[in-house]
Amino acid sequence: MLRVVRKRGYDAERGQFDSDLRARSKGVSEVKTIKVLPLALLGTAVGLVISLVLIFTRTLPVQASAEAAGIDNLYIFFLGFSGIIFGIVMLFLVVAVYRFRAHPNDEREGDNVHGITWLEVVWTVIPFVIVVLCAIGGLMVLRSGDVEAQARTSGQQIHVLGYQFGWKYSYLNQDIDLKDQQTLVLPVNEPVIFELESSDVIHSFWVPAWRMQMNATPGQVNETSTTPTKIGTFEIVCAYLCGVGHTNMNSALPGSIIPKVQVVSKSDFDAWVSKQKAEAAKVAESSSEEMTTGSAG
Ligand SMILES: [Cu+2]
Repeated sequence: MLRVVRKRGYDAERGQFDSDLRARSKGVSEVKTIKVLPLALLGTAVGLVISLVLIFTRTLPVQASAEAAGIDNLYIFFLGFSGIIFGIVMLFLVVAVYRFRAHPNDEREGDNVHGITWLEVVWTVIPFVIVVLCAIGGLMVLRSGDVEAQARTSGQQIHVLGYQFGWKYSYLNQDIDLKDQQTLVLPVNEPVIFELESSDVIHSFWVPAWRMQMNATPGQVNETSTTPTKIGTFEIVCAYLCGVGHTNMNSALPGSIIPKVQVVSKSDFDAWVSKQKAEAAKVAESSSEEMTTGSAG
């Protein structure tokens, strides 16, 4: 039970509350209480309803990577927890503001209450346990060491260069350099490691369907990994405001010049790789021919 005592010192002649302590102590004490347990239970119920509405009306993108389901579950767990805490805190706040409100003419300061040890222990231990639980959950879901190792030995290693305003990809294990704004093509069910860099400002490479996002920072290489599990085309979004052309770096928006990422079958990918290599060879050949005729003429 939460109990608040207000010493009354109402001066009927002046029609106001007296701030003088002696006057107050002569007055009648007014005790107001609220019941903690029923309120906490009601807050839990309200919060749970809020969480469930958010969870079931959420519009998450399609799950197109091996990591997506785990990350979504973590998100739902966090959302449920936050909703319950939100419900409890808001209900206590609203009830306390109403129940312990002052008389319209009462301009005195509230009583200075301090030193309730058990309450301080409770409100320190509960958040500590919640944060530790969240950290353990996050660590279990988000650690990606195995995927990175697999991508290095038997998957694709992609260098991504972010710039104002677009992305440029190189396949480190295939010796393929794509042109600016050329579509990133990847094989399904093969781990991929991305090495991200930027040539100007901080960008953020985000493929919502893979639940994967990593900063592209000038002067350093950031790594992240994923395993695409669905064939199709998926949005690429730059998740940092990176300049006037920032919206152009969102392939979901109409008029964007950024191509979506394309996930294809292994055989289609192999065919695409040979085509890229043949084209690169042809370009190299014609440029060396040009050089020869140029020097002859
Ligand atoms: Cu950007």
